[in-house]
Order: sequence, then C-alpha cells, then structure tokens
Amino acid sequence: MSVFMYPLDNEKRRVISLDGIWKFKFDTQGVGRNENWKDGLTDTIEMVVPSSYNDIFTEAAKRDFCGDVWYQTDFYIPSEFEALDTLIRFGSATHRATVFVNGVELVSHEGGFTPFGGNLNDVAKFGQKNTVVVVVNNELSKVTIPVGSVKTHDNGVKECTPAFDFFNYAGIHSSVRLVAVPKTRVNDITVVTGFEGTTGTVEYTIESALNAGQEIRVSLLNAEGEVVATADGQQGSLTVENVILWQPRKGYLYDLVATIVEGEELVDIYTLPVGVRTVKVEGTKFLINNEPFYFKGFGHHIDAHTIGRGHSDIMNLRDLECLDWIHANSLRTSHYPYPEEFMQLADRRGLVIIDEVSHVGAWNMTDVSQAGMGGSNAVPVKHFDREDVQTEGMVNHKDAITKLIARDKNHPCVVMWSLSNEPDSSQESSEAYFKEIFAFARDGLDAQDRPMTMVNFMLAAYGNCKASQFADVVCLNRYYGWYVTNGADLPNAGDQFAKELAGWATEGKPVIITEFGADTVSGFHALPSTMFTEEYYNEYLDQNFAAFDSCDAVVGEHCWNMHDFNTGQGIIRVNGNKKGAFTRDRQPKMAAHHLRARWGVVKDFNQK
Ligand code: GCB
Repeated sequence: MSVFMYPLDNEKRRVISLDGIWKFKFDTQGVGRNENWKDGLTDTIEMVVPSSYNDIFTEAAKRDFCGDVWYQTDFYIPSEFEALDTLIRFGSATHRATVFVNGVELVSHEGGFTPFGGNLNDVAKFGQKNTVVVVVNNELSKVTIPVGSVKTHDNGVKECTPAFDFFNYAGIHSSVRLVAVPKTRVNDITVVTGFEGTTGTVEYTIESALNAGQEIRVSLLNAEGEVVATADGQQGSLTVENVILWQPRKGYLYDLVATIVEGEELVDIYTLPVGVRTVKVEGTKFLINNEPFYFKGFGHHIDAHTIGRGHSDIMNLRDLECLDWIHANSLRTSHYPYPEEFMQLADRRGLVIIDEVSHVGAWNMTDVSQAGMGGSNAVPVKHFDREDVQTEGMVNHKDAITKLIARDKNHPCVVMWSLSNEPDSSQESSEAYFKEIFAFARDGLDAQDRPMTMVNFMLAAYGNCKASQFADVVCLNRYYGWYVTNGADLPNAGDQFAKELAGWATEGKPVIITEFGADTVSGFHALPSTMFTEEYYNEYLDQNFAAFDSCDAVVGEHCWNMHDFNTGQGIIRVNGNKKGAFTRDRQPKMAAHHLRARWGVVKDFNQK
C-alpha cells in the first residue's frame, strides 16, 4: 500500500494505534548505533508519542538536544492478521528515523514531516509480543530539508543551528499505527475534479495489482450517503448531476468508495473524501471554481506549549475555530507539511490551503542575513553557489516535494504548492536551481496541475528575484514598518510598500502577501505607540492594508503569524516570535480584533 494513503479502519482493513507512553533515551555520547541499542534500550525514561520531546523536560540540555534519540515500545499483531499485509506506519518523525522491529532494520526515512513505514510480515511475530525501536535524529546541514547546520562546542556537545525562524522541534510528531490491509488491495487513488454548469466530474485512477477474476467498482456518495455516480475499472470518470461544489468555507465532500470484488465477494474497500472544485490562475486572478478568490488568513505554525510540534487534534480544532472567528478563509502551511489530520479538517471546513514544502530560509546561510534577521549563524558563502546544494540539496528538495504532493494530492483544500520559503533568490545561481525545481514539480507529480509558487524574501525585492519568474503566483513576505522602515518611519511604510507592489504588478501575475507582521508582546501598550506594543501592531496593519488595497494584482493577505510561536534563542526574539495576531495559547491580541474587523468586510470572492 502506498504509505501516503491515510490509514482506514473498515470492513477489510484494520488500524491499531501505538500512541501513548514509549520508552525513551537520549544518545548523549552518540554510541547507540554501534552498541546495538536497536536490540532493546536500557535505562530509559518516558516519552509521549506523538509529541516533540523538547519541552517536556525542565533541563536546557534536553530541550536543545542535538543528535540521536531512541524510542521503544512493545506491540502485538493479532494472529488473524497473518492473512493480510501489516505495516507499521509513522505519520512523521523529525527530521529522519530508522525503525527496527525485533532487532531487524525495517525502514529508514529522511524528511521530518511526511509519512513512512514498512511491512511487518517478515519480521514480526503474529499473536506474540514484538518490540519496535526507533532512532530519530534532528541534525541539519546545508543539504537537508529544512536547511541548517550543526556546531560542536568545546565540551563535545552538539548544537543544531537552524537556518529558519522556528524552534527545531524533534521527535515522533504524528501517530504510529499498525495498518493491516488485504494482500490484493487499493494501493493508491488519484482524483481530478471538474465541472461544467451544474454537472461535476471526478476522474479517478486506482493503483492495484488485481488477480484473475477480480475487478474494481467505484461509487460516489453524497454527504447524505446516497450513491450519485458509479463506474468500473482502474480508471474512469464519475459524472455528478446537480453537483455541490467544494467552496472556500463550505467544504462539501463526496465519498469516493473504491472496492475490489471477486464475484460477489468483497476483497478490499477504501473510502476517499473528494471535493469537486477547480483552481486556475488567469492573468492577475486566482480562480477557484472560476471565481476570483481573495486569500485572507495567516502563515501558521504547528506549535503549542509543551507539545511543541506534536500532532494535537485539540490545537488543530482550536486553530480552526479561531480562523472562523476572525473571518479567515485560507492558510499557508508554513514552513513544512502539516499533520494529515489537519489537512482533513481543512477539507471539511473549506479552509483554502497553500501547501508548503519544508525548503526554508536559505537566506540565513548567506551574508545577506546580517542585514535582515541579525543572523549570528551567518556563513558568508552564498547558498546556491555551493556545489553540494546544487546536487545533494537539490535531490533532497525534489524528494521532499515528491512526498508532499504524493501525500496531499487529493485534498480539495490544497489550491497551490509552495516549493520554497525565502530562499536567497537574489543569487544568480538560484535561477538555474529553481528552473530545475519548478520543471521537476510540474512534470506529472500533480494530476490536478495546481499552480506552483515560491515565497519571496524581502532582500530579493522587485527586479532582484531570479526565481519568481518560474512561479504562477508571486508570493511576497514583506515587513515594511518592521524590518524595513521601522518605528520612526511607520507613516511612510504603506507608500514604500505600495511602490514595490506596483513593480510586481507589471509581471501580470497574481500577488499574495504571504507574510506581514510586527512583534507584539500581548499586554504592552503605549500612547503614542512604540514598537512591540499592541497599538503599534494596529497602526502597522493599517499601513499594510493601504498598500494591499492600492494594487489590483494583490489577491491575498496572510498575516505573519496566526499566533506567537517558539523559536531558537536570539537577540531579536522575546521568548519566541511575537508576531502572532493571537498569543501562543490562542487568545486574541488587539491586532486580531483589527484583522477581524477588516476581514469581516473584505469578500472571499470578487474583491478586486
Ligand atoms: C520571515 C520568515 C518567517 C519568520 C518571519 C519573522 O520572513 O519566513 O519564518 O518567522 O520572517 O518573523 O521574522
């Protein structure tokens, strides 16, 4: 089974959760791989799966640990699973992991935000106790996705130095499950939807190795569970009369039920939620269902007190409630793929998603970072001039894109892929790099052929960016009134921003402001305002709104960030990044009320 298919429990499939408290051990000396910790851990402590391990402890050395950590638990596979294929599936482990079952290496995976797993049939004992040991590593380099480096201190302790502005949370971040599926099964499904007038279409392709006498039957059920269309075969098209479209904020879903049958016997069944909608860029418009859409929302982070980046349905739901309250219609999964369960909620709610791969912040690997982010980690070598970045880094980047699209290709909420956040696209050598990355991503990975973008950094301003030429939509992170033209010059921030936007508008593409925001400590007030106060954020927002409204090509505004979030320590971070409209515990600052007032008026469609 494609590991990217979400695990389902149904008539023919079984899912057993392995979430809970696991045994855990920091490999402080880096000896575990040589000393065969894979055979079983000793002297362990406890750890929750899923979660980041970092904020569970009270010691800095554990929070900031860089290297291997080891997990272990026991599990049973029921004897009746012997007739099936049983996988152990991890939703994600950051940034890489190797899984051992009963001492045998089962699977290794690179990339901290996408699922992986391995078939247990040859290594596990049915009806008996099995042991799984997982080593998870959080180290970063110039060629990992995301980018960073590792510094070794005089005492031998390693420190991860991310080239990105979010805490480098690590651990088993999503659920671990045993997934038992029939030997002949639906291995993968791909859907492409469309509509003409009131008639919708769902074209599907099902990957499956059928035995003689077996066939595929497909039906489409509406939200009431009534069959509205049927088809047979591995590929086909379902026609839906009086189709109800998937719309922003009205996430209507059909169920595509794919079955394999042998005569009257059911061999396998898989149900995929499907939203019928189209997405297209036309001139400076971003069309959803042929209507010009206006993005209102945020760049977000999966980030919460104590759980770090661990998956939490509670935080996801709270975030969606806050987004509804503030009249947001969209979100960017900055700066990595989000939990599968988050994407499912977005489908159901009609939350429009710009889905971002975890290629982020190569700016910090160059001398330019000195100007922007006070980057004490700067290495004065231009990132894209490095041969290893153009070779190994490119391979890893492509791999991360492949996995993101393979996992999220069927989600109606996803309307665009973001292939990078803030690379230093002012460098000459970034041009060839991104030409190849965009060509690769467009070459058949996404059957829905969604628009593709990369998110531009302010130091590659209009006229200076070598990569945005390959994008369908210009996405800009801009901080006029914060990093550029700060406090003293705030009244001019809007005009300066508008000037740059006028330049971008000549490209004839839609422009989305994917970041704008000001660090604001909740409860800080000043009259007249000063930077970091709630008053300042509101004035800053007004300057930005004026710039957006001055430019017809601007089709969206994503404030940075939805909520305060944790970062590494640094002289420009006050216990984390404080640009949230909400606090880290998801309570509104004054800025949230200000955004809400505007977004309650700005329409989802036909704004400009
Ligand atoms: C950016 C980055 C984002 C940072 C933000 C900031 O441009 O994309 O990851 O958190 O700036 O607040 O500095």
